[in-house]
Amino acid sequence: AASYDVRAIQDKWRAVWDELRPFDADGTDVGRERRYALTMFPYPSGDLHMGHGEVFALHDVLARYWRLKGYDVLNPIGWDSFGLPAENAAIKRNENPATFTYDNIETQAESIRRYGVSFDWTRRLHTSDPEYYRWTQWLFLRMFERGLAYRKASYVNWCPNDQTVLANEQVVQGMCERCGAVVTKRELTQWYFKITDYAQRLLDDMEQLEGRWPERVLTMQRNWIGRSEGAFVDFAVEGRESPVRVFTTRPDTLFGVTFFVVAPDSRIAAELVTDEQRGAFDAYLERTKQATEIERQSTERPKTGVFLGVHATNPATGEQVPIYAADYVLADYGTGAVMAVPGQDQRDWDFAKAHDLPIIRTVEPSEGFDGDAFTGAGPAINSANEEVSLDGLEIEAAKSAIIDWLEQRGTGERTINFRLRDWLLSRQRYWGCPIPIVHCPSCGEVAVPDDQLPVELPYLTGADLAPKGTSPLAAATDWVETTCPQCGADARRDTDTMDTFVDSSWYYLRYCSPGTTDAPFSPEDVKHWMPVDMYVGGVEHAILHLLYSRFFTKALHDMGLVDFTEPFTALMNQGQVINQGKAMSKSLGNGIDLGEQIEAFGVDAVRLTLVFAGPPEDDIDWADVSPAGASKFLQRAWRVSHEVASEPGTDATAGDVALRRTTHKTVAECEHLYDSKRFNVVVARVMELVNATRKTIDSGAGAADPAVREAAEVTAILLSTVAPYVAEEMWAELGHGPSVSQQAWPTVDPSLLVDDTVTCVVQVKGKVRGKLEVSPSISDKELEALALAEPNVARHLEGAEIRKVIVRAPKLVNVVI
Ligand code: ANZ
Ligand code: ZN
Repeated sequence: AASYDVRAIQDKWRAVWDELRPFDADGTDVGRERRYALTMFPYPSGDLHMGHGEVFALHDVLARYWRLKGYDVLNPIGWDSFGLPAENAAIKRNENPATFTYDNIETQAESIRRYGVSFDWTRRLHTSDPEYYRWTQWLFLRMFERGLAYRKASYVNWCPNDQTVLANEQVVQGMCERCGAVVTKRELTQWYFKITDYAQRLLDDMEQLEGRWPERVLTMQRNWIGRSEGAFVDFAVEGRESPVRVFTTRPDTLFGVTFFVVAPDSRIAAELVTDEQRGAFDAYLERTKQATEIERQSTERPKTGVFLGVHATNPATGEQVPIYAADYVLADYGTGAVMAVPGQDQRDWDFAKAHDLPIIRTVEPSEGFDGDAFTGAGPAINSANEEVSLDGLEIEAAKSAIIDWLEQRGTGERTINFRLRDWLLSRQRYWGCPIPIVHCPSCGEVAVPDDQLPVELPYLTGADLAPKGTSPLAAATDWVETTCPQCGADARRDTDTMDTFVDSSWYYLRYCSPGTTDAPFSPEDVKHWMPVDMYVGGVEHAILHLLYSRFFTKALHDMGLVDFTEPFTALMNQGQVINQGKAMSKSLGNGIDLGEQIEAFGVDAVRLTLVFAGPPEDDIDWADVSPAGASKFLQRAWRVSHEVASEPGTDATAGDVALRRTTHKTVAECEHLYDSKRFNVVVARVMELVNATRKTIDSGAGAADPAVREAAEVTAILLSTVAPYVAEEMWAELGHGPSVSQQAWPTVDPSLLVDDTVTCVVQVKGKVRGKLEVSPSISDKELEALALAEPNVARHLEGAEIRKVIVRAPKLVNVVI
């Protein structure tokens, strides 16, 4: 036949792989180096889409390449299977979320198998399985024991649509990351992970990731952690015993403080407000709660606020300055209170103008400056009292001097502040991991004993799951009512479930030993496989999932459970698949369905198209690529193997040298290309190799030339990383047994990598006894060795004593005997 049947070979080789299991990790062979290839596990919301197609194709190139290179490769797959979409679907369909979830998992699993991704299916996991979430609960309890999981009351982000709280990380531009509703605030008592304890280490350890993670992801994490160096300054407040503390990054501007601002929704505001001002304050607080954090921080917004009726004392000047509540100050940053310096801070300037407050400049503006607040550098002015003078000092020196003075007086200190907040993990929804805590009237928060884990979800369906603002679990009376594990009294289970980001913060550890029944993972297996060598996934996880996983790893490290501090050594963010220059969407009608593409062109052609489209991190515009072209190329490649007639094992050295050069150069270059993740160029090189092979066949040498066989074998091996089905078929056409994925990486003959060769004459006693084709840059030493090993030369040297070897690389070797 002149072509192969795409569907038939997909069915054929899938069955062979199921039988042969060439992709299961070994993990026992200590002699072999290991590699861990990880792809962000899918959420089971429907069938696979184009984005999955891309990420799996790219990820699999590397996993398969590593296997060819002889590594023992761990390449697992599982599902992030708790979460809201399943719950919302269950409410609509009057079902339990498990139905939707596990149906979709089966659909996706089938599609992934058909897609030929070289996953080790024996390690499959689902975070919604009790065997999995038992250990999520176990890990929560280890955090709880160490004070890393705790409960506190505070104003939290509330999504009015999903009727649940959100972590700061899940609020995008003031809106719910999931549904887009405008997020409001509510005061609730919630569970938190103390990720702030790790802020500095999360920053410091990024050094290990430099150059191995995309720079923009590191930058996003750095900004999110948001380290600021500055000072706490204590302000005495009239009628109050204890002072009120502010955090400032500009203590040098202290002499310019003309008023004082607290966040309306902070505890301190409610404490400070006088009875006369309470009415106005309460009304303002209500308005504040309607505003999103983004709005509050916007520089464009008019600066509103209310006077609280009290004054604070500027510690440097002794002046009494009025205290306001204003929404541009946030409750959960720094101390929730700010010393306002309108001369140097634009928001304070705007507020001062709006409320007719004095402005004092404490930094000399540069020549010609005629703006509002001066935020630039310059010498301090108007900044002296009897004890300390900053006048004339530049900002850094002035900061140091004023902090020294404050520290001496005991009214301030140097400090470092982080923007990072603790991770709010409670969710008032059903389809998540139950929090394994019992609330006892006398003992308080009591951990469910390890041997009673998992705390399984009660079976609820339909309307029982509908959002009511409290967790649906609270209504499951039989489940909620329990006894205290400590004292035996009547007690209630915690009715919140965990943020699903908790589930995904440790799944990569579970993959190392998914069958372990007495621990979340086996320490030996984790030691063997971790850390992950390449993690592939979308940049949308730059902060949330990646930061949380880094935090978990560090916490587990401190518990002595793992011996490394960073989970993912390298990270690759694939681009997006778009169509006609725009993100695919229902409303634009430009969606491309992965399943339909596969039906039309076959798995291999779709995968090759995605890999060939460009560098992995670039977006792929489906309007610019050609799956039809890809499938034509694959047929061409296959035809070469199909035509190769000679027996396997033929000596390639007798073949066409030009083709052999191309083949060996391709292998050598591709090795480099795979290592530097330029998979699209690998495909280009394989295409060139196929063209060169075809040329050799057609130029008369024919398919019987052993160089053609060699080229075809290399083509099959390289193609197996991108188009696995046709690669197997080619390998079989070439007379080899399955599977091409179990082949070793082709050996490169270095002498074939040089372009031009020079003929070197080898003389023995002045007579020409041999000729060598060598590289023009060959060294004297190498050339001498080659010359003496040349068979005819060796024969003439037999029994003789070599007196001298004269080497004139690269042209002449003369052996004197
Ligand atoms: C006085 C001052 C003068 C400030 C000046 C800045 C410039 P970063 O760099 O983000 O850490 N601030 C402190 N707590 C705040 C809160 N809860 N809500 C809003 N603003 C707050 O910002 C630190 C600066 O932001 C602090 O330094 C404080 O204003 C303000 F010329 O203090 B600064
Ligand atoms: Zn008790």
